[in-house]
Parts: sequence; structure tokens; C-alpha cells
Amino acid sequence: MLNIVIFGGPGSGKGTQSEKIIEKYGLDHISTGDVLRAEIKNETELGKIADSYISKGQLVPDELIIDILASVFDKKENSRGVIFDGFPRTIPQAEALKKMLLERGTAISAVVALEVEDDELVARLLNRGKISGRSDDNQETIQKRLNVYHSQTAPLIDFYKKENLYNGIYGMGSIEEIFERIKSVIEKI
Ligand code: B4P
Repeated sequence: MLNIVIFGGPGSGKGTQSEKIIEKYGLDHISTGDVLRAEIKNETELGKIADSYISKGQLVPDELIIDILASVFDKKENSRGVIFDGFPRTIPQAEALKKMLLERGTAISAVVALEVEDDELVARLLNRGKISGRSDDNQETIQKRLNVYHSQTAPLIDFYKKENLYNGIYGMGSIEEIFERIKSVIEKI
């Protein structure tokens, strides 16, 4: 299986580039953000809990998201591989992902990390906020999400460097230019 983690700050282009990777390489997509937003839209119990965190710019608790991830992964039968978009976001999530894949006889092939400056992240998310209707795409919540990214998610950079899986990609420029950089990493796997 070709299992790719797409990693980066909020608004770094994870969802955007995932779509292009899926189209090109025929992978399955697991976006924990999309899974949670679907639960919120359907007004499930999980959705209500998730909404109380997301609208404040916080991460949902690890236990919740780890359980969801395993059940979504197990529904992808005969998969050529999976792109993990927005997961992991904490060290415990990264450890859980490693264990889950090992138990299923597979592993992460590469981490593709989109490196984008904070000012650009804010500009992109404010722009998306004009049309997305997302409760977390406003100035105050974007700043909180950035703080959460730096304190809880960025430590994964060292975690994956130690595992020899980290591939930093310059994430500024056009969507096509960035995709070309990602392809050159994937084609070396
Ligand atoms: P996500 O859905 O993962 O949202 P995100 O970090 O904002 O990234 P997204 O993929 O949507 O945006 P993209 O970078 O593609 O998470 C939302 C929330 O859910 C989290 O804050 C958290 O609360 C919760 N959550 C999710 N996963 C979790 C987990 N594992 N654990 C705990 N909580 C979790 O693009 C952003 C914008 O930039 C778009 O408008 C796009 O068009 C634009 N853009 C992209 N590339 C561009 C480029 N090159 N140039 C200009 N604009 C570009």
C-alpha cells in the first residue's frame, strides 16, 4: 500500500493537494476534518462534541479521533493506499496511527509536509471564510488554530524526521507548482 500523510498548518493546502494526489495515484482519502464536519452537519452526538472544539479552534480529543480513524480505515477494502489528511495532529495520534497500520500489516510510506508562512495561512483562511461558512474560518479562531498547530502539531516534524519519513515541500506558489514538487517526492517512494 502507498500510505501518505499530508501534513501542514491550517490552510497549508492539505485538502487541496490531497484531491490532486488522489486523482493522479488512485488513493483513498481520509480527511479527519471532513469526517468531523459531516458528523456536525448530520447533528450526531459525535458531531455536537466535535463542534464544541472546532468552533473554538481547538483539536478534538485524541481518543475520539483515533477511534474514528480506525473504523474509517477498515471500511477501505482492497485499497491501493490511503492519504491521511489532517491526521495525525498530535504525537499520541502519530503513535496510534503507526500501531494501527502495523496491526494491519502496513505502514506509512512518506510524510509530505507543506511548509507555508503563517501570514499566508491567515490570508488563505480569511479568504476561504468569505465563502465557506465554516465556523472556524474567522480571524480570532484562525489565530487560535495557528497557536494549536505550533504547540501541539509542529512537534510531529521531529517525530517523523527521526522515523526518516519527513519530506518538506515548499508550500508557497501556485497549486500546480506545489503539486509538481509533491509528485517528485511520491515518485521516489
Ligand atoms: P481540517 O479540515 O484538516 O482543516 P485545515 O487544517 O483548515 O486544512 P484544509 O485541508 O481544510 O485547508 P487547505 O489547507 O486545503 O481541520 C479542521 C478542524 O477539525 C481542526 O482545526 C480541528 O479542530 C479538527 N480536526 C481535524 N482533524 C483533527 C485531528 N486529527 N485531531 C483533532 N482535531 C482534528 O486550504 C485552505 C485554503 O487555502 C483553501 O481555500 C484553498 O483554496 C487555499 N489554497 C490552497 N492551496 C493554495 C495555494 N497554493 N495558493 C493559494 N491558496 C491556496
